[in-house]
This record gives sequence, C-alpha cells and structure tokens, in this order.
Amino acid sequence: MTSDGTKLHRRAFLASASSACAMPPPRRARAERGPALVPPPEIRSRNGVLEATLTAAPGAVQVGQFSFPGRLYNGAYLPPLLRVRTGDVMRIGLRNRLPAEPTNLHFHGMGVSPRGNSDNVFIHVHPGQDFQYEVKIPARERQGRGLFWYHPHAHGFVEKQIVGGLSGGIVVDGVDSYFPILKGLPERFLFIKHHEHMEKEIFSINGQINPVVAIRPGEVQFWRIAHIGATEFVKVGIAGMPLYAIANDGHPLSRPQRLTEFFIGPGQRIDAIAIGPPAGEYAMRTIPFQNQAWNPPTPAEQIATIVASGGQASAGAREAEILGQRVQEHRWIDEVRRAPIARRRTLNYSRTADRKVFMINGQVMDENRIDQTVKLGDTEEWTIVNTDRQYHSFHIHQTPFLVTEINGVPQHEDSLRDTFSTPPASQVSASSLKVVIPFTDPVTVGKFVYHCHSVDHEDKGMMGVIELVA
Ligand SMILES: [Cu+2]
Repeated sequence: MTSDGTKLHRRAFLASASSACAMPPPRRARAERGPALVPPPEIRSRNGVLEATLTAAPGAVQVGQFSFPGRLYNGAYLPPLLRVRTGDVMRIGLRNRLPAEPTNLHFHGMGVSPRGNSDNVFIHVHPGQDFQYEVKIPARERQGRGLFWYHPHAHGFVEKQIVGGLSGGIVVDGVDSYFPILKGLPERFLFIKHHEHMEKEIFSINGQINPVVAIRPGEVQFWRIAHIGATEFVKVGIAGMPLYAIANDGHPLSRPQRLTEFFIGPGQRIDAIAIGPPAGEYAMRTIPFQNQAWNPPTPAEQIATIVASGGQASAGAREAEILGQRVQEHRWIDEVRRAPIARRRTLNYSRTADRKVFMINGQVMDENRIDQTVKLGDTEEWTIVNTDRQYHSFHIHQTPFLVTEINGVPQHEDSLRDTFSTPPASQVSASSLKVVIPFTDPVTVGKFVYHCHSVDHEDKGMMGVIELVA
C-alpha cells in the first residue's frame, strides 16, 4: 500500500524465486472482462446551491472478487459526484462516524477560499462530530471548469482514509464553452483507485475490476479520467485506441492533444475525447515503469476493457475534426506565462534511509509553523528538488501552476495543472521540477498547504504550510 517500498521486497523476492525455478513463464491469460462500467451517482446544484451530506464511516468494501474493510462516504466506495457551475455554493455537511480518527474535506484543485468553513485543511472534525462546509465557487474564468475531486486532508490519516474509499469526484460544468464539440457528448467517468491485496496493488475503476466501457465504432464520447487513489503512480495506455486530451486537472488545453499513453499520479485528472475504434476489444492497461530504483517495475495490469460494437456512428473525418478544434476564449495560462517572476524558492524533497520520515527542506510538516509567506499579486517560480530515487509529486492548494522545466529541460505545457510528478533522482544527481505559480487571486488569501500527493509521504511529513497575505 505504501509507495515507499517497504512492503514490496516480497514481490521482488517472488519474482527472482520464480525465475530460479526454470519453469516456462505462464502464458498471459486474457484478462477476464468485468461488468459494464457504472457511472458514479450525482448530486447537482440547484438554483446555485449544492446541498449534500457526507457521512464518513467504516464499511465493508467489495471490489470485484476482493473484499476489505473500508472507510466510506455514505456507505459507498464510489461516493456521489458533486456537480456544480461557477458562481455556485456547495453546502456540505460532513459527519465523522469513524471511531478513532479525525477527518475533514479538501476540494482538490479548486480556486476557492482556504479560510473558515471553506476549503480549510486545518479543520479537524473529530469522531462523532459534524461540520458544515460552505464553499463558494468564484464566478470567474480562474476557477477552472472541469474535473476536480474531494478527499480527507487530516494530517497523518490521509492515506488510510483515501485507501479505505474516502474520495469522490467534482465537476465544475462549462468546459464545453472552451470546446463546443463536447456539447451533448455522452460522458464516461473513469475514477481510478487502488488497494492492496496479498501485497499486490489492485487498481479499480469506479470500484470495478476491469470494467467494460462500451462505445460504438465512430461514436464520440467525453472521458473524464481521475486518479482519486492514494499513493500509486501509474502509466496507462489503450492498445490501438488513442484519446484526445482537452484538459489537465480541470484546466483547458488550447487544442486537443492526441495521447496514446499517459502518466497519471495520485490527484491528477485528464479530460479527453474518445472515438469508438473499429469493432473489437481494446485493453486499457497499466504500463510498467521504473518508480523506485530499488524495486522492479510493477507488472502490467488490465484495468478496463473497451468494447467497440454496434452500428457505425455517423462516419467522417472525426480525428481531423477533433484535432482541428481551437480554444478562442481567454485562458489564464497566457497571463501566467507573461507574468514577471516576483520571487524564486526551492523545495528540497528528502527522506530518511528507513523511509519512515519524508521531509521538505529538512523538516516534517508542522501545522503550527508557516513555511512560506507569499504576497498576493505575486507570481513565483518554485523549484522542487527530488533527492529521492523514486517518484514524488508537487501539489499546492487553491491555485494551479505552470510546469516550465523538468531536470533542466524546458517544457512547453499547454495547460495549467495542480498536481505534477517529480521524477526520481538518479544515482548521481537529484532531479528537479520547475513551476510558475500565480498567487494572484484574492479569493485564495489565507493559510493552506503544498505537498507530495503520494499521500503516505504527505502523512509522513512531506508537506509545508504557506500563507498568502493581501
Ligand atoms: Cu512523495
């Protein structure tokens, strides 16, 4: 479960033990198709208000053939999708019925206030307590219109609560004003979570093992993919079926980008257009990659099956039509690119040799300390230096950022993001990620946090406190 590798030695041992047996490798069985993909239940705002109650409590989880004791909102491993528009207010009652843990709510990626009973992660809702959140979503372009998510953020308890099932999606509607081609398309939500079974990570989508996503050849669908799990970085591809990304982390690209595979860490989201391929079955699989230098890559796993069948939808040059889309609307990223850098800071990611403590600039998280004080109106450049030979990530609350450099190589990103992976250090040098962060929205004044979103690392200290002052 932990991505720090402490439990993974057995996997490496088994791999070497089985290769020593000189048996032929087992032929790769075709993954058994799961049930049809279920959509998440939805709660929508009405007349500008979204009302919801989320009760966090223990509960039994059944994911395919796997069962485990979970921590659930309203008894569901796939809790309600909250659906709002810019300018709405979310009134959410959180009831903590977990027997022995504080919890709270974070609205990941949203450009809302970190104060009071809004997106305030310093609130601790103790066992038996109720708390009423009121989150006002700004009626502005800066609040991305796209896919976000909610999860607990009580320091020290985040991993077990998200792994247990406490995470769900949020949609801020209106991305079709950037891409009118999206209007009326059938939406498919693919919410990735994972849990550990017999020391192996099991990935599920919408709480299902290898579900079937049905599409007609030539049909155009809108796929909304979110990693709302706790700790595992994944690389995903669909053999023979490209996707056309239109937004990252709820922030629009200027034009669709053809993807044949994508790297998605905990917290990241991709909105993409899918075109039904010729009739047949297409496997969505994880792709092995080197995460921790001291562990072999996690083997590939089929996480969904795309089944293209039925009559051909209206044919035509669909790919060309989609790739020809251009956003005409103003995008925040253009302002961020032009802004002068007011200040530069460096965050140094490290851990102890026993991997029990994870630090930023040599310190573990302390809710009572302010690590960075930033002036409203400033745009800053932060460099995250990763001295650890595994992936980490950078996430900051209340504002997205522009990734400008990875290991010294300039990046030409076409969207803002709110979570991005920092590659492992090599044997000889640390790796680095450079981001430009606009602290320009008065709504976000207050105290909030930045951290690695592999949340066991965050729980073990890899988080800092920032105060944005007017
Ligand atoms: Cu990390």
